[in-house]
Amino acid sequence: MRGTDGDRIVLRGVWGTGYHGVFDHEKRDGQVFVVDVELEVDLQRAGESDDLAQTVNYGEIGADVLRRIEGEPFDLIERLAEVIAQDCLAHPLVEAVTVHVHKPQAPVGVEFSDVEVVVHRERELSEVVIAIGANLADPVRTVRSAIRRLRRIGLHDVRASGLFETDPVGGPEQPPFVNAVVVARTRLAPAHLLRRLHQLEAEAGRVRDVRWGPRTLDLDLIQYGTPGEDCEVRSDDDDLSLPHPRAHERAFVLVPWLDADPAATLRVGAQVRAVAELVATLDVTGVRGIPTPERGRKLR
Ligand code: PH2
Ligand code: MG
Ligand code: MG
Repeated sequence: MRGTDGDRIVLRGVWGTGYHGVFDHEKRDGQVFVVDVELEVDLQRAGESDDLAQTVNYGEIGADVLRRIEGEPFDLIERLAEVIAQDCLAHPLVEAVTVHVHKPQAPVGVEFSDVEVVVHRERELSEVVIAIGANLADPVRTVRSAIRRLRRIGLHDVRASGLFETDPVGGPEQPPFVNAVVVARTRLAPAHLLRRLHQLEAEAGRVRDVRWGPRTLDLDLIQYGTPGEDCEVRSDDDDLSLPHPRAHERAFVLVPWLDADPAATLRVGAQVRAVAELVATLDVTGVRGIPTPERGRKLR
């Protein structure tokens, strides 16, 4: 799967008078600058919901662009393109952007029709934590296969915990779970990543029915960004709660997470806590490591 599924919003030909240029007369007289921006944004949710809050308002982008054209004068259109790109990436749903800055009246010294610079910039990678659970069919196989598939949906530097057999917490009487946690880095926006996790669940044959009931595959987004830093995403959206509101009390999440990342931290209310410290306060008797073939032991 490529970065952004190819969805994009393209705003072309935003123009205004600016004072960018190396020559004094450019800074004094000004000239026309024309900008095109191409935003890579997952548009599926907005397409389904018809809700402006789930996409990027191109009116806001246009206003930002014009403000930069008319604003602080730079020597180079490279610089103008760069600051416009960074403005666009500040929008949380924009995963990448291509900016064209045209300067059709530039003092080039020959007859010409246009000069433009083009820059392409992507969001920085954010660290994400995904909890995996399964307790139907062949859960060990399902969880292993989910870890392999996660590597192909736009996650980088994937680190997976070992597998754990865990007693079910809540819900009806049901078989034990197999749980694991993956720590990775991504440029996908949180809602986009969540949508891809749901796709993987569906591909594993998951039907969404009983809350906390048995499931072929459950992929929960636990945390997005590093708690306490700028990149941290906090959300109490109905379909996107970040950090996951119950993660801090769930041994079947924290024990595998600690296995994948001994230095992990998690926000609990106003505090940022070490996962190791949280685990020390929990009853972990319902969470048992499953010996892996890599460690040369037999699977149950
Ligand atoms: N998931 C639940 C509810 N209860 N219990 C265990 N042990 N493991 C789970 O993954 C799990 C659960 C809801 O997703
Ligand atoms: Mg769950
Ligand atoms: Mg879930």
